[in-house]
Amino acid sequence: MKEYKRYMVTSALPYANGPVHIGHLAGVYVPADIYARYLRLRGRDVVFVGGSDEHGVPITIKARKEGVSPKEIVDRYHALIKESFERFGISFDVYSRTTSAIHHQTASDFFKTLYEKGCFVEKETEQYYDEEAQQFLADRYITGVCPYCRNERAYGDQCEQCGTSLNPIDLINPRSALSGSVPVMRATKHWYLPLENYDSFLRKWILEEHKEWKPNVYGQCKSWLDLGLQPRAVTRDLDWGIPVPIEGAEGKVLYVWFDAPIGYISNTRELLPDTWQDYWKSDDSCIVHFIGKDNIVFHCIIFPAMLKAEGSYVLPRNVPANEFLNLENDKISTTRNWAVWLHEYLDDFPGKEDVLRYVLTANAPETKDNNFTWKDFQDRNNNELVAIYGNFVNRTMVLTHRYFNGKTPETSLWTDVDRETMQEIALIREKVENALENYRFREALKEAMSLARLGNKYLADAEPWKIIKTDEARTRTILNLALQLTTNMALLFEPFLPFSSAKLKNMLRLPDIPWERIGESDLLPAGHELNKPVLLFEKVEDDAIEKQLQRLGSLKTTNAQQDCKAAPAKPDILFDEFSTIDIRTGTILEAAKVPKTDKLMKLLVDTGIDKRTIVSGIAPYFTPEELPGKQVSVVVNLAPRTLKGVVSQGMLLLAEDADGKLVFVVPERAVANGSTIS
Ligand code: B3M
Ligand code: ZN
Repeated sequence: MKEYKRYMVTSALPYANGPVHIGHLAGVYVPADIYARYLRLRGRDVVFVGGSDEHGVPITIKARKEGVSPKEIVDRYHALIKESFERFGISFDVYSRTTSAIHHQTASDFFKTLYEKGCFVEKETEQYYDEEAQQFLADRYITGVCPYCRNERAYGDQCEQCGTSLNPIDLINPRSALSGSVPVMRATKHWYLPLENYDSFLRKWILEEHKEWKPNVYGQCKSWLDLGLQPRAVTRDLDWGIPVPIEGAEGKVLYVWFDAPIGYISNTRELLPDTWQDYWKSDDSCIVHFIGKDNIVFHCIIFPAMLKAEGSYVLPRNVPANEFLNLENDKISTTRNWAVWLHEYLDDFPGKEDVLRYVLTANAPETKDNNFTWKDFQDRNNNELVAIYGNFVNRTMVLTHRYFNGKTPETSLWTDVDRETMQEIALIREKVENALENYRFREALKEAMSLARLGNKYLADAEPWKIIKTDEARTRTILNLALQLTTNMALLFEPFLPFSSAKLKNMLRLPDIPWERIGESDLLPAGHELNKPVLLFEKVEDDAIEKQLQRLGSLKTTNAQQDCKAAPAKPDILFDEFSTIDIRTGTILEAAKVPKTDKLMKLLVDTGIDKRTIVSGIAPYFTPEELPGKQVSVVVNLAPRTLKGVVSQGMLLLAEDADGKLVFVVPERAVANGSTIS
């Protein structure tokens, strides 16, 4: 593995329009953090950069929805996101924001440099304008009918029903989301980066020189390039963002995807005002961008083209983008609240940061979309962290305290098993390193876990709790080796499970031991005193999982309700017309299915006025047995109708739920049969 003089590890800047969820963590922040921690442990010079993306339409939409200013939105979510990352142990060297003065300056200067070098093309185009709101409309602010699937609520950039990318002019019956008015076309001037001029540079750089990139990343780049690159507007008509720093551009701001990646640079500048250029402009620097798959084109095509145009920067070495994580087999969605939010997890599972880190890494969507389920979360905690890693550590610690007063015992002669076990550790370290350096975090964690399995097996086979009765010297050797294994685990798991490693190091009273010593079997000298054992991991009980599943369950209901589109109202009627309908409360006395039909049920109903037969289409939703005794609302003056040979004298009121199931409309509490409903 080539070693670079410096490393710049960046992770996508989350939009400050909502909290961070497990999809973000699994896709970007957990792998980036493991990588940064690993490099630090190897003694490499590394800067890990994060920050909030605070410009762009997503922010202004959220602000409009809540009736507050964009500034209020970004202040709120920047603080929340920053705090939850800290609590979760994402070890950023800097976590800043794109509304900072230094970022405005950096992005503005970057634009000016490109402008002065003549890298942009100026173009006037016709775009939708809202005459009532007096502003040009961002794509997201135009809604209309999708030309492909006829969804009536498609956006100018995408139809969320069929997933097609759209242009605002594709929409049928476009409307402004700002005022509801019909937008008009108006000319506006913008600056474009002619990406097609960078085609051969990008082809050579990616397709020839970076064949080692992950297949999902390489493949996406190749298909963008094969489709043919087009000029990209880098300015927008919007009142939230970084003003375009040239004359004649009043009221325009930089496109959010122009300024956001420059945020990595600005944040480095903020952290290292004197040396930031070493990381961004020097050939012996290794820049790695951690992102999700929807950001590939921006980091592999557009940003590199910008850097190339500017001329003084180096390009990223790798962009290990991940696929998406689903939640309980459904796409994670911020608007539908279908997510596990980091700040809520931290509140619900205090002290279990590493459990989530473990599960999200073991299950990371590295090569394909993956699924998070609470059951899997519980299983992995109980059957892997508790039963294997935790159990081994606990037994080793407890036995050492019981037999040897908590002091590391000395070894005597090793058996073959001892020797083989210790040889195995050295190999594991190399495998972990190799996987990490190639961005295969799942595999790396699996290898680390094999050390815990090895330890567990060693102890189970050696059975020191039996040997102690006959052979104390042998018991000393076994527990010495078990403690060496424990020490190795504390070191090897540190990039993945930093909280547990800190806890374990404290139990072992470990001095600083360099990563390179992992694999050695004399890390703890005989006589070294240990602290009292505490549990490294604890079981996750069923009720904690139930609680999470219940929350998701009730969300499903609310979401279904919101999705159920109400039919438009029928034409108006006069009060007198309404009052001709006589509706009474009644009670079902008998029920039987009408033979040879699927839907019809024959009911005998006590209406308070009389007992009469009513035929109703409720057979798919109720059994005849459950109906007698149920209160119902009956239209009693509906002219009799004959249905399948049965005369029906009236009609029951029913409502349809989100799944199309019928339910009875009844008074809030039981009232006497025959009461008037009006
Ligand atoms: N804020 C988009 C996203 O969260 C964006 C990433 C910017 S990275 C420079 O998908
Ligand atoms: Zn559609």
